[in-house]
Amino acid sequence: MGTAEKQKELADSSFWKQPEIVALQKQLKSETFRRDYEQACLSIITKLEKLNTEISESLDRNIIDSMEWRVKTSESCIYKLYLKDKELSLNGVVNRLNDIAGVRVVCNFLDDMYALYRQMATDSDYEFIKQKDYVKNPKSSGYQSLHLILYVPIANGRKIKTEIQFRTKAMDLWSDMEHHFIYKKEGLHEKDTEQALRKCAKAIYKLDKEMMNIRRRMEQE
Ligand code: 0O2
Repeated sequence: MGTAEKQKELADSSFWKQPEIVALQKQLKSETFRRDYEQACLSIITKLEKLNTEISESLDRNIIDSMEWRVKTSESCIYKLYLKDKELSLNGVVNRLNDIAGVRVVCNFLDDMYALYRQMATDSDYEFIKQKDYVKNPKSSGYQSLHLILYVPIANGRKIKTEIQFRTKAMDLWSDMEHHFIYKKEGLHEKDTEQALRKCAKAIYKLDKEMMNIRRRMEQE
């Protein structure tokens, strides 16, 4: 079955009434399931806050503009898994999804974003799984961000897969807009809009580089 057909099924309320889907949603909504992922996110946020303070003090400027975290909703987990053609079960969700626990870090500058990424990727408190550099290799939509996927240990001894997305403020604006108007809108938009957004993404990359270069020049003055 193609993506469009699957999206149609997912948009139909009868899909969500199937007994196995109802049961899976119940598991994914349970406090015990969500608590572990919340803990992993909070552990990453604490570490990043500490790093931000240390690095910002030594550079005498702020490197993180903002951070947010979330545990993926049960609907979003099932939606994503179904589109990926993966087993719709608790195991499927836990093993196949990398971003049930998700942290987003918005930096002022491109080089700060990579510096933070390197610190986190090599931190011995975590186990590196993989990285995806959508800044060097943007997605066909134009999406840019640096993704890092790690195992994060939590109090009960479990290791929780967690995704950290690093991006600049400009990339964040682009991503929010595209997410809202296109990414999850099942093709209900003009093709021109996609093209215009791709153009903006390229302009954003240039802008980010230029802003970083201006800052570097000023730091040498
Ligand atoms: P949401 O609602 O933001 O959570 P993988 O198994 O890791 O290879 P995955 O997770 O699909 O497959 O990887 P990918 O493509 O790296 O996407 C992970 C997340 O990046 C997405 O999560 C989005 O948050 C973001 N993302 C990826 N591509 C785009 C894009 O084209 N536009 C925007 N705005 N965001 C994008 P979710 O669960 O798809 O969505």
